[in-house]
Amino acid sequence: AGTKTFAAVDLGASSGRVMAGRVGPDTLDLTEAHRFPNRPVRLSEGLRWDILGLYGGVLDGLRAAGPVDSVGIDSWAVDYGLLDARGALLGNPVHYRDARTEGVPERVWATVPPETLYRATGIQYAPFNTLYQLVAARDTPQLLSAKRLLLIPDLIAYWLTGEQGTELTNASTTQLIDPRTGDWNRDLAGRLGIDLALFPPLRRPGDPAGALLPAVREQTGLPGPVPVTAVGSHDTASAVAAVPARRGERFAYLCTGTWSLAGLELDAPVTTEASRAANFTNELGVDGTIRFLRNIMGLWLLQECLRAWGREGDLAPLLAEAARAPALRSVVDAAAPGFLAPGAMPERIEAACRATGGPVPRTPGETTRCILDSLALAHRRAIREAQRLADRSVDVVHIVGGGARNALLCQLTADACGLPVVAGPAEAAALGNVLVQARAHGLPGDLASTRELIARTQPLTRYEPSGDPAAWEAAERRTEGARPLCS
Ligand code: ADP
Ligand code: LRH
Repeated sequence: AGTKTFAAVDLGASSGRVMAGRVGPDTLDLTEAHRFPNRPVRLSEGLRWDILGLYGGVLDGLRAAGPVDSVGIDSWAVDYGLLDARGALLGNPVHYRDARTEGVPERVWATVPPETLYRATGIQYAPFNTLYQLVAARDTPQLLSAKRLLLIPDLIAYWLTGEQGTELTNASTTQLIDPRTGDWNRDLAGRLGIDLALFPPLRRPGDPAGALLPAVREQTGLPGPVPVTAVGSHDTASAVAAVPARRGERFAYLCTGTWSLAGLELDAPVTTEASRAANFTNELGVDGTIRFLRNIMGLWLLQECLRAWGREGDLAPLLAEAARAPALRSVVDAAAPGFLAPGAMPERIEAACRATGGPVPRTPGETTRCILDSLALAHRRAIREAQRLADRSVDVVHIVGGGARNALLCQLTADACGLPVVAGPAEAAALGNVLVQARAHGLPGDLASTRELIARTQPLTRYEPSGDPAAWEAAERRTEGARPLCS
C-alpha cells in the first residue's frame, strides 16, 4: 500500500536504460525494464549521437516498464539538439568528443578571460562545455536557422510530451548559468554572441514537465494520462542525489561510469583562483546543492581499450588478470585531456607511461591494471584537493555508478585515498531520478531522508583502506611531473 511506480530514463555515454522504481515510505525497488547500447556514429562531418536510435530505445523501455505514475529523464551533460521553426530536429546532435571545439576556447578567452568566465559561472574548463560548442557552431547554417536549442534530456522530453523546457541542473553545464542566482548569465552570453532566446524557460527538478502525447502512449501501450516530471536531468546530478550517505555523514562521492566525477556536495560555490587552477567545477545539484567536483577520464580509458582489443564482452577475465598484475608498476594522469578523443587508446596509454618514466604495460591485463591504478590515483588527488579547496574534510568515500561493480577499482580507491569506500548503488542516476519524481508525487522528506531510504534498501559493499600509503604518494609524484606531456 502507498507505493507508486516511476520510470527513469537514464542515458549514459555507454548505454541507455529505462528502469522502473517502486517507491513507498519504507520500500525502494529498482528493476531494469530495458537496456540498449549507446553507439555514436562517425560521419565525414564529425562524431554524432544516434539520437533516433536512443529515442527508439526509450520507447521500447517505456513499453517494457508498463504502467507508471510518472516518467523522468536524465542523460549526459552539455550536448543539445537544434529545432527549426516547426519544431523539427536540425541534424544529429554533435558528440562532446567531436573535434569541432579545437582552438575555440582560446578565441573565447580573447573576449572573456578564463578567470572572468570561472567567477561568472563556477564551471571548470572543458573544451566541450556548451558555451564553446555554441561558439564553434557560430555562423553554421544549422545554428543560423535554429529557433530552439534543447539539451539532450529536454529533447527526449519534448518528443515524449510536445512541451519544451530547460532543466536547471543540466543547464548549469552549459557554462551560461550564474550559480549564485540559478539564472542565465545574460551579460556573458551577450559578450559571446550567444542567443539565450534559443533556450526554452528554465525548470527545476520536481517541476511538472508535461504528459506523454497520445501518440506516444499508443506506441508504448501505456494507459491513462502519464505525467513527465523534471528530475536532476544531468545524470551526475541524479547520481549524486542518490549517494547513500547517512544524515550528517562527512562524505566525498565518486560517480564512476564513462567518466569519474570526484568531489563534494556544498551549499555554495567555490570560485577562488585556486579552485579554477585546479579545474574544479560547481555544477548545480538537486535541492539547491552545489556539485563541487573534477572530471577524470574514468572507465572510458578501459572501454576504449576493450574496443581496440576487440574484447568488449571480456571485462570479467581482464579484471581478474589485472588483479594478478603487479601493483602501481605503470601509472598515467587519468585526468589528462589528451585521453578525451576516441581511438588508439592502448597506444596513448603506452605513450603516457613512457612520459612518467615507468615501464610500458605488455599485456591487456597489465594495461587494465595501469588504468585502474591510475584512476585510483586520480580519485585520491581529486578528493584531497576538493577538501583543501572547500576547506572541508571527509570520513568516507561513496562510489556510485557502473564502476561500483568493479571490486578492484573500489579497493584501490580506498587504498589510494586512505579512507573507507562504500560502493553502490551502481544505478545511482536512475535511483536519483526515481526519488526526485517520488518526492514530487507525494513521498515526504528531504534529500537526506531519501538518501537514507537508499542506504536502508540497496545492497552496498564496504572496502577498508589497506596497503602501503607511501606507494601511492610516490606514484602521485611520478604522474605530477608527467602532466604537461600528457595534455
Ligand atoms: P555510463 O552511464 O557513463 O554509460 P555506467 O555507469 O553504466 O556508465 O558504467 C559503465 C561502466 O561500468 C563500464 O564501462 C564498466 O567498466 C563498468 N561495469 C559495468 N558492469 C560491470 C561489472 N559487472 N563489473 C565491473 N565493472 C562493470
Ligand atoms: C557523465 C557526464 C559528466 C559530464 C560528461 C559530459 O555522464 O554527464 O558529468 O561532464 O558526461
